[in-house]
Amino acid sequence: MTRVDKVAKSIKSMKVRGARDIAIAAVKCLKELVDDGAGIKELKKAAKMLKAARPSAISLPNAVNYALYLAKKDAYPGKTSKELGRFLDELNRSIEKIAEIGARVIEDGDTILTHCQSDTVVQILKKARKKGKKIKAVCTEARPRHQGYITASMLSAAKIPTTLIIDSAVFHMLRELEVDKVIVGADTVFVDGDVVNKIGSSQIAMSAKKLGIPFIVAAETLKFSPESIMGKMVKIEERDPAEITKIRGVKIRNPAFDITDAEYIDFIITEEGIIPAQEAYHLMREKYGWELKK
Ligand code: RUB
Repeated sequence: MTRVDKVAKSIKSMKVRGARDIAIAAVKCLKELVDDGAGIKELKKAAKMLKAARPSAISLPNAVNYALYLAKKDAYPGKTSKELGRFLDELNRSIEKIAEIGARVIEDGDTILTHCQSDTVVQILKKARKKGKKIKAVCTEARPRHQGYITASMLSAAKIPTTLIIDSAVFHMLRELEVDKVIVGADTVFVDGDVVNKIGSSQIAMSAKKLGIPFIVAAETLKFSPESIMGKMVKIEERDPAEITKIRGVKIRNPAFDITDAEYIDFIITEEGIIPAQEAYHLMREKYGWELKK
C-alpha cells in the first residue's frame, strides 16, 4: 500500500478524524511526497484520492487544493515543501487564536455542553481552564462512534469536571445541568452561515434556542466554503449501517452529519474574530476574494 493509500484509508476508516485533523493529515502526506521528489502529476493524483476520503468536511478539499496551488506556484520542491510547512504552522496558529478568543467568551463558572469531538472546542475549554475559569463540561456520547468518550476523557484529564450524557438526553440535561453555553465544532460553514457538523448538532441547536442558551460554533476559516455561493456543495456522509446495529429485515440509515441553520447559531468563533453566522459570506469574501480555485 502506498503512503497516499494509507493516509486515505486512515481518514476513511476514521482512524484519523475530525475536520481539522483530516485536513492536516492530507497536507502532511502531500508534503512528504514533495520531500520524496514527487512531481505535479503524482501530487494531483494523490490530491484526488485524499479529497475523496471523506465528503462532508470542506476543510479537506480546501487544504488539499491550497497545497496543490502552492506546488503549482513554483516548480522548486524545496520551496514548495517550505511553504507547505508554513501552511501547517498557520493551521496551528489558527487553533491557538480561536482558543484565545473562545476562552474570552467563556465566563467563570460556566457549564458548557459540547457534541462529538472537536479539537477546536477542546482547546477553547482547556484555555479557559488555564486562565483560571472554573468551568464544567457536558459531553454527548455521539452515537454510533462515541467520539464523545474521547472528548470527555480529554476534558477530564485537563481537570475540567465533566459529565457524559446520551445524545437523546440533551434537551432534558440542558435544563437539569443549567448549561450556560453550547459550543460545537464544524466540518463546513456555508456562505449563508449554515453549518455542517456531527449528526445531532441541529437538534441540539434547536433545543438550545428553545431554552435561550447560546449555541456557538468554533471553526477556522479553512472550513468555510466560498463555492457554496452557488448552492450547498458538500455531501452528507452516510456510513455503514453496521456501525449502528443489524436487525433482520430492518433498513438502517447512518448519516454522520447534519446541517444547522444559521438562525439557530448565535455566533461563529474564527481565527479572524467572532462573527454572526449570517456574516460568513463577508468574511469569506474578505479572506478568499472572488476567485474560486479548483
Ligand atoms: C467530527 C465532528 C467535529 C468537527 C470539528 O466528526 O463533527 O465536530 O469535525 O472538529 P467525525 P475539529 O468524528 O465523524 O470526524 O474542531 O477537530 O476540526
